[in-house]
Amino acid sequence: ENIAAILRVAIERDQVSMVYQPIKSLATGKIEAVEALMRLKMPDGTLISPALFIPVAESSGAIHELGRWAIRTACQEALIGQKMPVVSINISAIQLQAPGFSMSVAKILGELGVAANRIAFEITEGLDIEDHDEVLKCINELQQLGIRIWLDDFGTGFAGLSWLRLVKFDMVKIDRSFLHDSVLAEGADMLKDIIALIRNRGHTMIVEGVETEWQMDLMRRYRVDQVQGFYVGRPVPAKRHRKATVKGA
Ligand code: G
Ligand code: G
Ligand code: MN
Ligand code: NA
Repeated sequence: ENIAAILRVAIERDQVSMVYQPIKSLATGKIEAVEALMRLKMPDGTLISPALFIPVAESSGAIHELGRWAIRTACQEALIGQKMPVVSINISAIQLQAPGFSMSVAKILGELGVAANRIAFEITEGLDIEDHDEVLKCINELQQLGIRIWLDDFGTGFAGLSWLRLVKFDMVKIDRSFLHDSVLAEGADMLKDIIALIRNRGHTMIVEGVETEWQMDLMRRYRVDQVQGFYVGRPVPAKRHRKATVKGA
């Protein structure tokens, strides 16, 4: 309704912006990537969550322009002139189904001079795929270009295992609900099993939602590859990110 109209002009008026959250390797202790997360500022200054406006952008078709803007901006802010190895960008199913999506991504990367292996697309396992073949074809084209494909929110839907069979993901992100349940013994066991499953399938994993030292220790004991969460760092604008990185170096 109202959000759809606002989205149409939001990009030109600088009301859409990106924040970046660090992803840390437990083996090296280094920040290996940042996840780009979109923010929409309403004319009155309040921030609206992408959980609310992305579905509106999808149904209104604004997602295509918004998505291209997100890729371009994430490359410019997080990669160009930066040491950051990789930026990950959330992509919706509708973008993957659009004809010529991989071509449009290749064009953006070419214009910016950014190597394809420095970007990752996060695809949520909860994707309601009508056109399964089209999505798989697009994922394949993107991987051919060298773009990393990550499976997001693993364990929240029913399709996670099917996705693992269909796509050779470069990374699997375990949803933060598993870590939050790990304060209970059964929850911790389940998380351990999920990590083993992903590792045995040959994938690298990120556990999301690490908020405490206790959780961080658990992740070290479980030999998780990478972690993301408020304990490592909150999502912040690129400028503040660089300052924080320099300060912590
Ligand atoms: O940052 P926050 O927790 O508010 O994000 C809520 C949800 O919105 C997350 O599931 C995230 O994946 C999604 N999201 C954030 N930024 C983008 C984006 O640029 N594009 C898409 N399609 N989804 C996004
Ligand atoms: O669905 P997706 O994984 O893309 O969602 C990412 C969202 O999770 C971001 O909007 C971010 O704000 C949120 N998030 C990131 N780290 C934490 C955390 O440690 N705890 C909680 N509760 N949310 C987090
Ligand atoms: Mn994500
Ligand atoms: Na997630």
